[in-house]
Amino acid sequence: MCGIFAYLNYNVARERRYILEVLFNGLRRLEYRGYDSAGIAIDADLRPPVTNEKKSDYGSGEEEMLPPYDSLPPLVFRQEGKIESLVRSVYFEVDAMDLNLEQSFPVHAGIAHTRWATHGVPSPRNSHPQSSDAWNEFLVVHNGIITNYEVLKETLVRHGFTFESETDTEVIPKLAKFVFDKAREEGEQTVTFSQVVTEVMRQLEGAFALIFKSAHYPNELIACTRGSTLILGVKELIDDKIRGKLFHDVKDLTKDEKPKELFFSSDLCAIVEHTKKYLAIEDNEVVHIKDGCVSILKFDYGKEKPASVQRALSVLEMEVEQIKKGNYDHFMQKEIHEQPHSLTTTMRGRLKDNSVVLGGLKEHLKTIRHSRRIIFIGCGTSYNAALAARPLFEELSGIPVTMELASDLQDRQGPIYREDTAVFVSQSGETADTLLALEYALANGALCVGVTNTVGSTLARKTHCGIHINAGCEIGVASTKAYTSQIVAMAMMALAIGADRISTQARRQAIVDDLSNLPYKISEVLKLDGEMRDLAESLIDTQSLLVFGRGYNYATALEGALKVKEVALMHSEGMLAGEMKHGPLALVDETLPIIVIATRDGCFSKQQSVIQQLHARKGRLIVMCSEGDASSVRPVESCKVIEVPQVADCLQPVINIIPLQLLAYHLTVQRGYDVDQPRNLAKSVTTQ
Ligand code: G6Q
Ligand code: GLU
Repeated sequence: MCGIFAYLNYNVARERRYILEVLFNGLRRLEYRGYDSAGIAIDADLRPPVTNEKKSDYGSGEEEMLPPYDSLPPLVFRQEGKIESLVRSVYFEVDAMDLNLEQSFPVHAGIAHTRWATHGVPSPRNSHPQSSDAWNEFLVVHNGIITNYEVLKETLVRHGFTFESETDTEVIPKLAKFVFDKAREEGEQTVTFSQVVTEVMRQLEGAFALIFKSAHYPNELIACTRGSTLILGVKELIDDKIRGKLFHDVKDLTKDEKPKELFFSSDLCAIVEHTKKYLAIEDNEVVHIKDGCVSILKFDYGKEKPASVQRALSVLEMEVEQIKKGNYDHFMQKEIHEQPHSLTTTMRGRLKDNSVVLGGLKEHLKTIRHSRRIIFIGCGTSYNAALAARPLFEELSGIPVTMELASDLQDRQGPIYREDTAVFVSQSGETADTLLALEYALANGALCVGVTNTVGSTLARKTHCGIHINAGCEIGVASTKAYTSQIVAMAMMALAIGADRISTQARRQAIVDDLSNLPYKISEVLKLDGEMRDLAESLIDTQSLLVFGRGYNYATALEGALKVKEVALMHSEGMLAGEMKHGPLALVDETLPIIVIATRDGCFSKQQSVIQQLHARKGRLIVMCSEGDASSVRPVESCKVIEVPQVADCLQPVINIIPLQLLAYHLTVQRGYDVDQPRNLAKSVTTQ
């Protein structure tokens, strides 16, 4: 939900039109996360500086009309609704103002935002950038929530500030102006931008990623974060020979005046098309770009002054193609079909000599093996992925494994102990419920392990150790390739934990073998695409769909139903087949379609009996079984059977979910709904 983007060009001339397009494109890349309004701020035409002498010439009347700095006020554009409506309105206003789109800026700092309202309805007034005053002395874009904004607002109102929005964010630019004015009043003419921002940050409570732009500090930007992802991207426009060396360390950026472009974003997806060099800004860091140099201050509550820190840039392992649809109609479709590749990258370099090597966990395996309990914590699809991995964890580790939906754990304040290993599963690494549960587990002393797809995410930064699933950027709101990669990453984790047990060696070997073959098997199961399209056509008018699974595939039932529900907007329930006779059986009739997952594993004969019981009640059955098993599961010739390749039982959920993902996709297209951004949903749910 919501996104931040900023673009600063330094010593490289960029026309206003170009700058606008970079900002708009940044917002388009963030669009998939979900938002309700958007805005940008750019510089106005340059104005010759007004000297003190000249100022006095203006006389008192005109003096009031001048901004309290030597340039024209930055321009702010804000719109409710889609980014394209912001784009249209900006060009319309630019035209009306007679602003020159071809004007070139050797240095320019622009900021942009997509908002997911937490305080105040979606409207241009509540959109960001939020401003300090009519002159836009300080402008701020904000992701997150300021929890003490009411107290701050009261104080600022007492000091004469008037508020125009209902947002929590507006206190931030106003506080910046208050701090700045106070310093000036006290005679501190040289107060720096980072001094202002660190003082503001000291006063703020809550979770936030912020970018500041100020007319007092032209061509500078400041970004800071506490509990939200924020990335700095660096693109050097210099000689290739010296490139690698010069920019290995952010410190080097502070040394030269070479042309460069710098970006801030809450999401790597908005940066990858510009540069692969990035820095994940850490909590309480204040990153200041001035004169093309980057300096980082680390804010420490105990200390009066923030300390300067040096950080190395990382190289992003993501290709631009990942954020484009290519030949596919929708991102969800692309991501489903990408799974042979995404699973390969999840496993790359990790299956060695018949064993599993997970760099991010190596140091902690011993502690995990000694824990009294493993708790999986997640939401939605990520929870389902953990549920799919649970039986293998129990089997290979011998440790009790419990499951927690992150919000429920919070609601109950369920007990967590020092002896527990808490495994947090989150594609985005930004889900508020999961992060709150993480805070809670950290406070209770548990070892916290993260399983995430997002490098630099809050989850990745706050857990003690973890695994990146490396599925590549997932843009469709409905999680598909991240789900299968999460299961495989957790299967590898279970193998690594169980690696010290001789008794399970043969079993582990068989699983490792099947892991290697999994991408090929996924390519095979993807051939069911046409069959699933036809099945979707036969279900297009139904009101409801049930999916029954058990054992390893209880998770498949939940996840398959979730996919249908969230994108095809059709009621669908995943159920544990063992619970069928304890209630759901009452729903069975000739019209309600029921998918039963009956691939070969220890539960096969039980599922055969479920099929018989449903058939006896004239259920409208669709059965998923292993290749060659159709005749053993089909109660009547007319029953639809989906045959899938067979792999090790614990990996079968990775195969079995694919036809259900395809079914959900085709149902959505055929029913005419938005595939990639389903109604009311956002990719990353950053509010509770
Ligand atoms: C599923 C959705 C959703 C998602 C959760 C958790 O298709 O994307 O259920 O899985 O909102 O998100 P994270 O995995 O990012 O924590
Ligand atoms: N809390 C802020 C608002 O409501 C920011 C929300 C966001 O993260 O987009 O405006």
